[in-house]
Amino acid sequence: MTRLTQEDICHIPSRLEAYNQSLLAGTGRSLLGIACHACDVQPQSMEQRLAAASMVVVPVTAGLGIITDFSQTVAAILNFVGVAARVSDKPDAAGLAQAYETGADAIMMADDHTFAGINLNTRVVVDNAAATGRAYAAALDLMAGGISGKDILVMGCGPVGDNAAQRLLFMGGRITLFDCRIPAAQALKERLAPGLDDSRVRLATDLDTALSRHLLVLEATPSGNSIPDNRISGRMKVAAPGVPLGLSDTGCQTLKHGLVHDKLELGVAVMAVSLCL
Ligand code: 2YC
Repeated sequence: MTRLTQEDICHIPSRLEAYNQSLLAGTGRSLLGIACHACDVQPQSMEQRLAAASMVVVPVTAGLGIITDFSQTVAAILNFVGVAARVSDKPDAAGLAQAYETGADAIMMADDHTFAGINLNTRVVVDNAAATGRAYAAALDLMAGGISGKDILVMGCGPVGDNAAQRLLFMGGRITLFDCRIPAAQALKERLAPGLDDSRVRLATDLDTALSRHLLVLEATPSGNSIPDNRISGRMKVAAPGVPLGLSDTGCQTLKHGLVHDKLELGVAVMAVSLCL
């Protein structure tokens, strides 16, 4: 899991409206609309629930400690999708206690290993990696005009790629898995299609060949140059939760609105919707 830096996130709040417009251009849906698509709910039914929810983001000092602007950025994204969100005055246990004492409906907090959302009334728990995987599968589905029956290359078989692959299969996709750690790809294939030779879950042995054969890619690796320019065409659609982004500026320009990538927004939006279902 890549640890974000202040530089990664400090511009997010001021660019949320512009990002929302680019999502509309690339997927036909807003940030909230994609999150609802990921959770199989209609935006209209969610708007009231999100507006009625109060959430507290609790900074966590454990491990490598607080990332400047992280909690404030999560709260800004939550406010953007309609939730009344704030950051607790204090971190850790005091912040958690304050959330309960002030009647918050949900909290969000992240240490070095887990970024979790918890509904304090329903006890629903949502993990950021699972939410992010679902979010980007939904974004790819929308960019592709529906992925059912289509071939998708999933790069990166960690928690985000795993959850994205599950969601893509659920939506009828046919996936090819790649991970530079071959056992990780094999283990995920076994989990997704236990024992079967399910033709809907294949393993890529060579990434360059796999990229040459796929127009739909879900890039969930921590590599900064996972998709070389010579493997990108204007017809491709790439949903890229991986941090850092695996494409060059040239690659991004070739894809134009055929690329969705962010560092926090889509995952946090799906966490918010999941907690208010
Ligand atoms: O400011 C704080 O409360 C810190 N404890 C937050 C640490 C977040 C560490 N995780 C990450 O940087 C990202 C997550 C947003 C998802 C994967 N890595």
